[in-house]
Amino acid sequence: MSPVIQDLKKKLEEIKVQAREALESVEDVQALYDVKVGFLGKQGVLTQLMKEMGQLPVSDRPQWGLLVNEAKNFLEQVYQERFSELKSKELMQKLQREKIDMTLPGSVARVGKIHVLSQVTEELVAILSRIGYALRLGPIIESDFYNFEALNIPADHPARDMQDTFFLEGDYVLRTHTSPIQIHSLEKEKLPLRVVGTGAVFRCDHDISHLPHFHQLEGLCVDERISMADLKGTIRYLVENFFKKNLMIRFRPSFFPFTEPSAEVDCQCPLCDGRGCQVCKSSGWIEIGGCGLVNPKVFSKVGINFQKWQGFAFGFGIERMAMIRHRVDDIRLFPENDLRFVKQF
Ligand code: 2NL
Repeated sequence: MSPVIQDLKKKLEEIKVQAREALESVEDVQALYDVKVGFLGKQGVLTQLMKEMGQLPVSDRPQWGLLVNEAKNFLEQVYQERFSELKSKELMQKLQREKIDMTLPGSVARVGKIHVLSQVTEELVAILSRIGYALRLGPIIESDFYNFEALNIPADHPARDMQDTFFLEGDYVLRTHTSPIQIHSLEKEKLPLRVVGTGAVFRCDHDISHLPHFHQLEGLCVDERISMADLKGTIRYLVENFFKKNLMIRFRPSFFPFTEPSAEVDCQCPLCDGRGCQVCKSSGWIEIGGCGLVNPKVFSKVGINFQKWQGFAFGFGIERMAMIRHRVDDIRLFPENDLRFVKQF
C-alpha cells in the first residue's frame, strides 16, 4: 500500500470519528443537516479530498476514489439513522404537546329558547287553526278608526281616556287591543270567515299587575245563524285543549261596546280542578277573558249586512294565560328576560 493511501486511510478514520460525534451530538434536524453539509456538501471535507485526487499519481487514484466514496456512504448512512431518530423524537414531542384529553367535558354552546309568551301564543293559534281559524297579524300603529270608531267605541268613551291610550301624531294611536286586526279582516276578506289575531298591545297603565306593553289573542267567527252556543263550544274547546283537561267554563254577563250580548269567561281553576286554591282565591273559578256576539253596529261600520251575517268574538290576555298555566305570580317577570326565569319554560 502506497504511503499516500495509508495516510488517507488514517485521515478518513479520523474524519469518520469526528463526523459521527458531530452527527450524534446535535438535537434537531436543521443542525444535523448543517453538520452533514460540513462533511459532504460542496465545500465539505470529503468533497475536498475527492478534488485532491487530480493531483495524485494515476496508480493511486482508483483506491483513493474507492476509499473516499466508502467514507461518504458511511457518513450518509449515519446521517440517515440520526435523521430518522430526530424525526421520530420531534413527532413524539409534538404528540405530547398537542395531546387532547378526550375525557374532559366539552364546552357546550348555550342554546336559546322560545319565550314563554311566544310558546303560549303559538299553542293557542295551533289549537284554533285545527277548527279552521286563520292567523292574522296587523300593525301596532292604528288610526283612530280601526282602534276605536269601527269597534263602536265613541269619542267620549272612557276607553279612549288619555290615561289608557298612547296617542301618536295626527289621528294615530298604539293599538290598545288586537280587535283592529279583525276589523281589517272584516273589511278585506270574503264571508264566512274565521280568524285569530294576536300580538302586542299598549296601554298607558303601569303598576304591579299591569304592563304598558302586553299581548292579546282574539278569535272572530262570522257566518249565517251564529249563536252564543257556538261561542261557548269554541271557548270550551280552546280552554280544554290549552290546559289539557276537562274543565267547565261559565259566562258572566258583561259589557263591551263591540259585542252584544257580552260576557266574561271564567273557567274551572286548572290548578286545583275547581276545588279552590290560592290562585282562584278559593272560588274554584278563574277569569280568563271576554267574549260576545259581534255588535251589529260594528258590522255596519265595515259595510257588512247584519241582517244576513252574525258573528262571535272572544279575547284573552296572553300573559294571563301563561301565568295561570305556569303559576307565575308577577306579570313583570315576562318582559324582564332574566335568564333564570326565561330558562324554566
Ligand atoms: C278580553 C275581551 C274581547 C272581542 C274581544 C271583537 C272583535 C271584533 C268585533 C267584536 Cl272585530 N269583538 N273582539 C270581543 C269581546 C271580547 O276581548 O278580555 N280580551 C283580553
